[in-house]
Amino acid sequence: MADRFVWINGEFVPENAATVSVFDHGLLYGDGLFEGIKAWDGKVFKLREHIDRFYDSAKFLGINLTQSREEMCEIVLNSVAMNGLHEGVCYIRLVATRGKGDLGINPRKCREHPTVYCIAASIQLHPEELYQKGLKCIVCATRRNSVQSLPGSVKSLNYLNNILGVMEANRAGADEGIMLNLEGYVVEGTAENLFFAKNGVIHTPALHTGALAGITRASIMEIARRKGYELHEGMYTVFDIYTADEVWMTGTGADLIPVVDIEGRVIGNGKPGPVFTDLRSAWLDYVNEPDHHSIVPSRESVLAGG
Ligand code: PXG
Repeated sequence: MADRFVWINGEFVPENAATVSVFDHGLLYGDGLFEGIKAWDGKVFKLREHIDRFYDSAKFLGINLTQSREEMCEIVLNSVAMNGLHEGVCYIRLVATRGKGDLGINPRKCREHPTVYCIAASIQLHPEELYQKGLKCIVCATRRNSVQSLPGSVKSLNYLNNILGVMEANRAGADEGIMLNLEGYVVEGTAENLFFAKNGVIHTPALHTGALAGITRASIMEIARRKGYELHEGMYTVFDIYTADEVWMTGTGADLIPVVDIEGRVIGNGKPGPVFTDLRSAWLDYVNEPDHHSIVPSRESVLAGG
C-alpha cells in the first residue's frame, strides 16, 4: 500500500516523517485535545460541528490555535483526499497539543506554537456481527470524570478513566462498559453516548451528568424529534437502564449500536428493538442529506492547490 500522508503543523508528510517531540506536552501530560470525525464515500459527516467542538475544547484548555476554523475544515477534507479515501468508511483524527515545552507542567513552558496534526485512516470500533446481535455491557467501577474538574464536553487527551473502563469490560468478557458519574447517575459508554427507550419514550443522560456533547447524539435527538418521539434528557440510575425496553449507544466510531445485556440483565427481549430499528433506518437517510456532510475534493485538486 502507498504511504499514508499525515498533515502536521502546516504540511503533508509521509506517516513515518510525521513526528512530535518527546518534550511535547500532549505526550508528557496529556495536555491537548482531539476530534474523531467520520467520512462515508468521500462525504465528511457534520464537519463544521466537529471543528466547532474542537475549538470549544481548545478554548476551554486555553490552547490558541493559529488556523481558522475554515482552514481546519480544509485540512480535514484534504487529509481524506490526499490518502485517496474517497470510498468506504474513513476515520479522521484531528489532534492539537499545547506543543513542545520542557519538563514542567506549566503551559508557559510551551513557547512555540501548538502541535496540530490530522490522520485519515480506517477503524472499526466493534465487529460487524455485534451491530445485529447487540452489545453485552458491564457497568464500570471506574467513574466518568467529574464535571467539577473536567467537563465531559472537553475532548481532551486524557482518556484514562475511559480506558480503565474498557479494561474492566475486557476483563469481564463484555463488549462495552457503561460509565456512571461520582453520584452514581448513568453518563455514557466509554466512547459513545447512551440512549434508552421505555414505553415508546426515548431518554438520554443530560450533559450535566458529565457526558460528551456527542455529534451523533445530537443527530439522533434531531431524528427522534422529527419522527415525533417523546424525548427526555435527564438523570438516570442503573435501575432505569436495567428495566428499559431498549438501550443503544451512539458515536462516530461505533455509529448506532444496540445494547442487549447489562450486568447479566437482558434488555427487552434481548434483541435490537423497534425504536432502535426505526431510528437506525432514518439515520442512514440522515447522513446522506446534503446539509449534513462536506464533500472531499479530488487528490489532484489538492495537489494542484497546494
Ligand atoms: N462520549 C465519549 C466519551 C466519546 O469519546 C462520544 C461520546 C460520541 O461522540 P460523537 O461526537 O462521536 O458522536 C465519544 C466519541 C476512539 C473514538 O478512537 C472515540 C470517539 C469517537 C470515535 C472514535 O475510540 N469518541
